[in-house]
Amino acid sequence: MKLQWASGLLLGAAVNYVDASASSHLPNFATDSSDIVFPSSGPIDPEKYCWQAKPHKGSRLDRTKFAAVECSSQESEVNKCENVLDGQAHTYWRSTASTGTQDNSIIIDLGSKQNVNGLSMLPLMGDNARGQIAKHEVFLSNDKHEWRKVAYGLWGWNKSVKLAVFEPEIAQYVKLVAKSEAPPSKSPDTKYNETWTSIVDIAIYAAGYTIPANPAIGSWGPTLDLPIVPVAGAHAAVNHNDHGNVILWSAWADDQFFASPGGATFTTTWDPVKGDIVQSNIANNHHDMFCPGISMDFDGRVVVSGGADSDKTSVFNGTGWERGKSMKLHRGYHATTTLSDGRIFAIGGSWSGGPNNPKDGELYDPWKRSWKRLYNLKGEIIETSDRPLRADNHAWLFGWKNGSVFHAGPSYDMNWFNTREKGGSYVSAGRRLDDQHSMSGNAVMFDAVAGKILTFGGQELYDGSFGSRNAHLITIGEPYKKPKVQIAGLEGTRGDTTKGGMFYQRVFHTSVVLPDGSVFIAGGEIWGEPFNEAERDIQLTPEIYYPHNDSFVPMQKNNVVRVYHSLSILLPDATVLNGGGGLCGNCTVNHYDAQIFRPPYLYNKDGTPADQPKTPVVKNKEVTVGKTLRFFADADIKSASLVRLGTVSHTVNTDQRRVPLDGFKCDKPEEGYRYCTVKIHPDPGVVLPGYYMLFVIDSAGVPSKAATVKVQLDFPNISAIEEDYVVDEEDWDVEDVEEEEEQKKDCDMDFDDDERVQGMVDTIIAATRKLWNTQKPALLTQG
Ligand SMILES: [Cu+2]
Repeated sequence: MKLQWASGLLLGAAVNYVDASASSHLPNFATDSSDIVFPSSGPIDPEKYCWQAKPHKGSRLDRTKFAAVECSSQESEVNKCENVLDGQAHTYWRSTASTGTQDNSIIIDLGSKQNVNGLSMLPLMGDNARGQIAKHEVFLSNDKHEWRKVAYGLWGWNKSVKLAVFEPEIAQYVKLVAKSEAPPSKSPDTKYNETWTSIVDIAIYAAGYTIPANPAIGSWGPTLDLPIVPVAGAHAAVNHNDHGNVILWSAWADDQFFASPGGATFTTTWDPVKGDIVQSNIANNHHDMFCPGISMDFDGRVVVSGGADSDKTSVFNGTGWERGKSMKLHRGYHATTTLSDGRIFAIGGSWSGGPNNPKDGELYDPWKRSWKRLYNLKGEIIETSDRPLRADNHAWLFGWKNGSVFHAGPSYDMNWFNTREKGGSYVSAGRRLDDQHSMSGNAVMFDAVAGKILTFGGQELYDGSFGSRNAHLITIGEPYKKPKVQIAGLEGTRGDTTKGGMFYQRVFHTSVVLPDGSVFIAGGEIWGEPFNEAERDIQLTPEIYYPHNDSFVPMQKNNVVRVYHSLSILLPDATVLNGGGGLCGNCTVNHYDAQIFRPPYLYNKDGTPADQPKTPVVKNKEVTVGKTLRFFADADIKSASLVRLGTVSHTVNTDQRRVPLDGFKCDKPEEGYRYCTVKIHPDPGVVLPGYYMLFVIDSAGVPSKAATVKVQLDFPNISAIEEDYVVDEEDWDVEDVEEEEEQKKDCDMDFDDDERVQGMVDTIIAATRKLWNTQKPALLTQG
């Protein structure tokens, strides 16, 4: 298996290397060689056809020891319930048909109590096979009366073994409830008049342990089963109610990024209130949005740039995807950040679009939806030593005052970018003390008013070096001035008070800033190698950084591995969505799921769930910087904060930042509420324009659920202030144009020769075909 994904990765790099000009020429070869031939009769081993991460340390229970299986209905004695346990390919259970909502259940009595941590379900295979479960729920019980929901969600429409993986829990009974039937994988728009459930095989997994509950260090669960491996995600903010949807996406396929034919992306949308999950294949924007830059603009639109289709721009408007104008330069694994004037800045990204092509800074104008190149901000400025593909990836960028950008890493050299000078300019911001290059580490602005950024973890190279424990506190003030840099975690519980740092070494970990200003850190690994889930390397114990005592504290361990391509997003109910990992095709480290982490602040001292203070009710849901926000808050309000809605992929979440709302004033309590007012910081570099979650925190430290607030600029659009400081693209002088021509020539030598590119692509396709045909029975059957 290792060889397979290692080869896949190599090919991924190669294909993306040339994708810029060639994506549209690529035939969809993964599909035509991908249909797996399952045996139609005889014994079947579902694990053989499962290209997902199986339950961590789970083993398949011996089904001969199961006591009973019962189904809510069966269509005939031939397609009876017991067939799901007989291990035969040609026998299956089929429920009776229903015309309305489905509610077909199957209960398995394991015969004894087990530490159950997963379930696999093999549907009927073949393009026209019916009855594959889509929406579903998984419950555990010890007595068949009280059921605990451990997983729910949507299994995708592709034909493959489906998994539900969750924290190990003692149970004797496992119940799977089918709520809907998946459409045919090759025509997912099909609607059925009648639906039913068919299952060839069910296996139950159990671990040799459970993880004892200890709410003082948080808790995990339930699992959300997703139809894709979620590698990128964002809040869907536009027209957002207070508990908006989360949109997640993978790449051109649900399980792999390499060999992209370009032009489409598998996405899924989760409604956290209704619990609904839907699957889509987005093609109208002609953009494989794998490895992109992502930012949320001042209007809550998610702006996705480059990636596998390396110059494309796509904009999620809250309900659908639209096309933006292409970037001037091709890139992938770059970072973008929203600026104080509402524009979006991008730099770097040599992993896609050709490493020898320029990766200069660019500015996106959300009003015009177009890009402008900043010739003086070369991609080289932000490089680590890992050239050529990886040195300028995943930059830690923070939009700051007056259109400036603070570049905090991952290179150990830091910089200030000025986007308001013609062509851009930059000055060094010094070194991050004696930190190493920290690729795929994290950087979080946990207190924007004080200019506080926490950086932690990462590795020297992108692939094949040790994740570090290093953590630094960076305090920025006026732009272009040297920031203050300190070692973070000196008071850590590790007892290693001279060096500070996180509790654990990590790379490929993910993090969110919590409403109280602490930083939650999940997953990652000691040895940084994409798709490596070796037991000795993975970090299953998360930690929280508490700024008030400068310490990193380990949290409740979970039982699902989250390493390369995983993500974390703060949810409006003050919990954290932590999911994904993998996307390596027919490997065994694909994670089609996410879990919810409930931080310790949501529990009372006795371990019972804490009552969250009342959700604030905002009077003016749109507030201009420097103006007053008015809201009704719980009578027991102690503090309040704004946390910007996030967008995330590949450890980069430049949009998240927390703005503490100190100095708020409240009236006397009336009917449990107090009317409060607070002045929003006047500088849009501190409070970047856009959507925020407003949390209030009570005297016990429990955060409320969030209300949504939109922070607006005090000018109508960029052209109202632009002439003060920027020269428009059309106004570039001769020197600029000549420079541009010169750069174009540089690109020509490497890339613009269509024939040559096509030749490279052909070679890659031939190599890939060979690999797929000989080594990889492919998982996908999406049309
Ligand atoms: Cu990646």
